[in-house]
Amino acid sequence: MEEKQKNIDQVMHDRMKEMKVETMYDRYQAQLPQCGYGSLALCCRHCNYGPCNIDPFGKGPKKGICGADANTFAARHFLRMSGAGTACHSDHGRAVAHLLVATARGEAPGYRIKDVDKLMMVAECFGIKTKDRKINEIAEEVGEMALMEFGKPYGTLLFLKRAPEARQKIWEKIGIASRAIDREVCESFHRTGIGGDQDYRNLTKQAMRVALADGWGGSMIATELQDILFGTPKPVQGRSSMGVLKKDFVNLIVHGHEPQLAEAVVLASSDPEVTKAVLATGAKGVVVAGLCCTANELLVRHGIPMAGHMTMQEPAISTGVVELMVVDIQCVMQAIVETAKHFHTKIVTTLSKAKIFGAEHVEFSDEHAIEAAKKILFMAIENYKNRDNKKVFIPGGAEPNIVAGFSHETIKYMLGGRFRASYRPLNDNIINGRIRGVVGIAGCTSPKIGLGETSYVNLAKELIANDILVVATGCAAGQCADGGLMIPEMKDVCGAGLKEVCEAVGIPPVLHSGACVDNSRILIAVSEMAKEGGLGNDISDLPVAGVCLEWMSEKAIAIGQYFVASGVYTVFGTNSPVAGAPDMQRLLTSEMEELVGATWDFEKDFKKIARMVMDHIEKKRDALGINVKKERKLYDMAERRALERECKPTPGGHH
Ligand code: MSK
Repeated sequence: MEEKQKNIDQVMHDRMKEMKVETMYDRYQAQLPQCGYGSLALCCRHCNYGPCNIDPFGKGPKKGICGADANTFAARHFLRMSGAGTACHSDHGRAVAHLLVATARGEAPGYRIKDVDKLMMVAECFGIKTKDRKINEIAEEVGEMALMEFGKPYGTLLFLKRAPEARQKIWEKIGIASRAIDREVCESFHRTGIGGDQDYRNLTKQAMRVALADGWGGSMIATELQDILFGTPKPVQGRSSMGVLKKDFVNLIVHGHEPQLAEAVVLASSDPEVTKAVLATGAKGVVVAGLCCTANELLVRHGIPMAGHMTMQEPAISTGVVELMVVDIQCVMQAIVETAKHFHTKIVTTLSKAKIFGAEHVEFSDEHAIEAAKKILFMAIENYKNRDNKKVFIPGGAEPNIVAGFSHETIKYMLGGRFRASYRPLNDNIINGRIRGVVGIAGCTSPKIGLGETSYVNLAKELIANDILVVATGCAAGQCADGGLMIPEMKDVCGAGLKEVCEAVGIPPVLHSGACVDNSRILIAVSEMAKEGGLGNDISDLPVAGVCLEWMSEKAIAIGQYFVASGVYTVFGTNSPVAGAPDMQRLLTSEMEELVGATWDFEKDFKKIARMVMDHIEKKRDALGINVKKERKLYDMAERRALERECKPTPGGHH
């Protein structure tokens, strides 16, 4: 399976090279060597005294013109990244809250309240009265309250209350309980301007407060309200590979992040007028496939096929069968307009806040979503006749079937035993050592890793072989899906304990929990594990960890920072964003332990990361007193060979 993933990437790249289609790998090469000051966070251009550089090694300047030192440079960058990442997820959350209000008021035809239980749960969390009230009335108030979370003048975020009490006390004690979401983002940018906050420790605390406003604020609002509107994910079968695109069909790719556009396109695609128009072209039907986090959203809720993760946006167009790629926001590369010029593909933007020069634009709104979706579908259908069959190339191979849709509610339900949904059986299995711990694998895919590499797949295989349950989100989940890890049959490459649990419950050992915004689901899962008892009182007591190997977006930094501030040890691959500032680096990788009971780690060598995470899990198990010696599994030769084959290193890469 590993070979297959590598082949698709490489085969597509070769094909693009042959056709003289530029790729992100070409542009990455053209950027090398990348700016050393920038890579080390030692370039500041926050004011026009600069740009100022700090020389970390030689006799060059050690301060900017204003006197700011390396730690201030790096901490300001780190806070701005955390703030920008929070802004992305949160503006997404705000759009969903607006949609919920519009739906409740009957102003958004095509949408409806799908998960009333979740609506009630959120209403209760917000302190909203539900007794003897109409669903739409409650939904409207939930939406309004969610919108207030962005700008309320007093108090702290309501969802912070969902964390274990011990965690809430830490946040209060060190002053990082987030207030309104917009306030935290605004204050972060205020503090990082010239002459603002110039204490790297204080800046890092604000980075925690703004990141918590993402995880427990904007992202959580997005996830929960999307579940109310589109349904809470439940196990669903899907497919993931570029092979989901079909030669004889009109292919439309939905790319970006906010599911309201994708949901409308899916709904409109079954309209009889659309079907009639498709058949009139001679095509057999229309394929709507997702890409990037839009794909994750559609997959976990509906099993809609996934064409690929972030770095596959150019190759997907280069199959030559994509009539139209419609995008909303985040992780959409400007380059796709150029890629599309080599083919007949139309690129369509949909939000006034995210246009791309050279793309066509169809404005999307909650009120006219279905109309806009239909217009986009007709544009794709109309474009089918322009396809050049000589340019068609869909990489072969079977499309891996996957089982996705593991919201924290589903995990609780599936692992909850016969009588009620509960985290008790999961905690018990951790205590008895069948499962050593849980690792959340989240984040981006990056050309820095090398073409065709499958770092997340390799890491996940190593973890499950050692009895660690993996929960994946974002593009990391996309890669694991492509790598065939999200099927119950993968129990056979697990350690004996995890295999037993997966077999008993019927789940894959790598659980797809959704998009990057859905890391908030992981926060709730670990909170519930801590509250369930037997594994300490706080998230930081649990044998759990977070990993992002190929981080790219500022959103990834915000996610990492809210994981750590919530008590989850988190390892990032490639490079540290504060590498040029030793005190700042030490603060993140060691001194944060004292503040929040967890730290960051940064490690270039991917082979080491699995070991670091497993060591951390064992350390937590020791502290909990649950590390009863594990019976050693004695593999026979055939089993060992099979395991080695499955987990073998990828040649030429980090593994
Ligand atoms: S899309 S933020 S590359 S996970 Fe959510 Fe993927 Fe990272 Fe974008």
